[in-house]
Amino acid sequence: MNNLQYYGWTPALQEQKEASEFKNFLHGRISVTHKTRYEVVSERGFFSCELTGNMLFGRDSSEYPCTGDWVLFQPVDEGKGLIMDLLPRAKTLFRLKSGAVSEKQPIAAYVDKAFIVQSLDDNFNVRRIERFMLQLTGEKVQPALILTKSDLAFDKEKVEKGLTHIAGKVPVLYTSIHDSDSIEALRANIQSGETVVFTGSSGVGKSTLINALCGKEVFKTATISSSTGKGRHTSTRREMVLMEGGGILIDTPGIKVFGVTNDDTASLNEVMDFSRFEGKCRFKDCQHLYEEGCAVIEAVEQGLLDRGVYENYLKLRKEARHFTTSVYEKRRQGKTFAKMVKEVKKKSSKY
Ligand SMILES: Nc1nc2c(ncn2[C@@H]2O[C@H](COP(=O)(O)OP(=O)(O)O)[C@@H](O)[C@H]2O)c(=O)[nH]1
Ligand SMILES: [Mg+2]
Ligand SMILES: [Zn+2]
Repeated sequence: MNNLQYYGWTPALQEQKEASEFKNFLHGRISVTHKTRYEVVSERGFFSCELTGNMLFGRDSSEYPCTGDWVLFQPVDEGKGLIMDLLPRAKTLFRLKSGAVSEKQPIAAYVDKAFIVQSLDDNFNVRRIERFMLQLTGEKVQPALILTKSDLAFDKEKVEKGLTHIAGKVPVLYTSIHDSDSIEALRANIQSGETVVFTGSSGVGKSTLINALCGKEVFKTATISSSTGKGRHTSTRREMVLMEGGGILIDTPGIKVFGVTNDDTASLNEVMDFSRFEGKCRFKDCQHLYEEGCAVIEAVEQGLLDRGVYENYLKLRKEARHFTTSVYEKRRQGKTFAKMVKEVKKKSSKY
C-alpha cells in the first residue's frame, strides 16, 4: 500500500478525478516514462501501463502523459494496466523536441520546483540558465540554481558577476558532495509533498545529489564500476524517488540543447531583469530591438547591462517566436490539408 499523499496527491486532484468520466478507475502518478509504457505508482502498488487507443490517437504527442502526470487507469493483468485518462496537466516542464518539426515535448508535470543544476567546472553557463528560466517562468515552476562541485577550483567572482541579474530573484546554492552542510542546505529548500525536478547536462552531478539527499544510492552515478573496473553502470531506469522526510524528486537524463517554446514577452523580460527599465524607453510598447530611445539598448552601450544578457535576449526571443509561428503554420497547413481531403471526398461522392 502506498499513501499517495507522499507522492503529491491533493484534494484538488481528487476533485479533478471526480470530474472525469473515468472516475471509477484507479488513480496514480507516472514515475517513469518509457517509449510506449509508463510505470504508475498507485495505492495498490506499481503498475506497468499502456495507453488506450483513444488516449494514443486522440491527441497530439505533446499531450501524451509524461513523468509526474496523474492518470486514471484500469488494472488488467498482474501489475499491468491501461491508462484511460490524464488529469488536467499543470506546471509542466517542456522542451522543444529535437527534429525538423516544431513540437513541445513534456518532460515532467506537476513540478513545484526545478533545480537548474550546473557544475562549477566548465559546465557553468549563464546563457543556459536564462534559457531554462524562461521555460520555467512560463509554467509558474519555481526555479533554483544549484551549482555543484564547489570543492573544485572555480572563479567565484566571475560566477557571481555573471549571475547579478539572476541572483536576486532565485535561490542560488553551492553544493559539494564532500560538504554535508551544503547538502543539508539544499534539503531545506524542499518541502514535504513538493515535487522537484533536477535538470541539467549529463555529468553535472544530478544523480549524485539525489542519492545524497536520499541517503542511499537510488540512482546510479557515472562512476567507473570498482568491481569490474570498466564501463559505466547501466541499470533499469528510475526517474522519481521519495526523499525521506518529504519531497518527490525527479531525475532527468542530461539534456544538451534545451530549445525554448515560451514566447511570452513578460516572462523573458522578467528572466533578463528588464523590469528595471520599465517606463524608461521612449515608446511604451518598446521591444528593445532597434527602437529610438530604448533604455535597454542605451544601457548596453553605456556598459550598464551585460552585452551577453542582451544578446541572449535577442536569441531566445527569436527562437521562441520561431517556435510559435511554426506551430501556427503547421496547424494552418494541417487544416488546409483536412479541408482538401474533405473536398476531394465530396467531389468523388458526386460520381
Ligand atoms: N568533485 C566533485 N565531483 C562530483 C560532485 N558531485 C558529483 N560529482 C561527480 O560527477 C560525476 C557525474 O555525476 P552524476 O551524478 O552521475 O551526474 P549526472 O549525469 O548529472 O547525474 C561523477 O563522477 C560524480 O562522482 C561534487 O560535488 N564534487
Ligand atoms: Mg544521472
Ligand atoms: Zn526598449
